[in-house]
Amino acid sequence: MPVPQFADMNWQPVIDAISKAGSIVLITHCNPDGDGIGSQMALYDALTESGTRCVSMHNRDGVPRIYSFLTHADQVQMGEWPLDAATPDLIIALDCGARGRLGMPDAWFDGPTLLNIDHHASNRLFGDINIVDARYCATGAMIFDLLIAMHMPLNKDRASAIYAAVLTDTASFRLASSTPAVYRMAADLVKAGAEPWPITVQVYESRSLAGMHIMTACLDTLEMRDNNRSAWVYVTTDMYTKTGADVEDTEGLIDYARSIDGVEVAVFIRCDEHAADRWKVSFRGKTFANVGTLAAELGGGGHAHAAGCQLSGTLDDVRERVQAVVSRTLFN
Ligand SMILES: [Mn+2]
Repeated sequence: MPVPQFADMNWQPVIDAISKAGSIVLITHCNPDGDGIGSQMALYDALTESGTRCVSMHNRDGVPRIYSFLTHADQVQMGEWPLDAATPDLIIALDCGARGRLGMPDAWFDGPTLLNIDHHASNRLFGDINIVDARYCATGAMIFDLLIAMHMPLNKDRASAIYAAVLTDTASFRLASSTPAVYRMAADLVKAGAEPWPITVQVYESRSLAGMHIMTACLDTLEMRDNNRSAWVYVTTDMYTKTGADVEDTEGLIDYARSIDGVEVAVFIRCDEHAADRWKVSFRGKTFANVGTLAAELGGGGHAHAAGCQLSGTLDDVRERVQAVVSRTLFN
């Protein structure tokens, strides 16, 4: 029998909210990642098992290509919630630190109960019910525990989705969050049918050729600062146009910047595909630097090793503002 990550969790409020709801919408954050999508797919599979509930999935942005192999990925509705659509009884937000990051109109949240399940320390506790715990390596691991609490066994689909969530949020079981309990969970997931190599191939070994080209263009922008303790790369609209790549193809590029010997903080700045002069800034920390705090200072959030924020202005303005906080983080 699978053992929960944290036996002291109280999942009863979640179980009660779910059993009371006739209609449920599962949602994750804008530009979803493996944890958001994996958590969503696993929970959707479990909640639709009985077939008696009306459960749907709705995200502002589409499922990234590398996660489209997960069962039910094709059932996610996209875009802003249509306000003429029926209001659900319950909205379950997964892996999302702030309500605004869901990318939905405020009015949508007026009627339904909002349940917030997340593992970001920076979570703003925006739900009517908040199950937020930063001890978890991934929201997918919270779903793992929730399924145990609900007495719902793992199957291949649920195990694969949770595996993808945990694999990506632990940087392939390499981050400090990869505790013995996380490896035990991975064993349970594999036992239940998750296949490590096929999932790895989908997630990490399926780069498009355009993606390869934007990678070389991006790495060409590499700049070392702070006495080689910080490494900076960026992607501009122009680079998207030239290579034919899209935002999904930039996934993981920041890790190359961090991988340089001696680099403590990696910074990746990319233009927002929806708005000119708006930039998404990602941070990765290597050892002591807490980039979650760093990002929070710039109005964003995240974890100690991975975080981000959004800023407006010219690329140079943005770099200068970020630089001040990065230097302070490194040398204070
Ligand atoms: Mn996560």
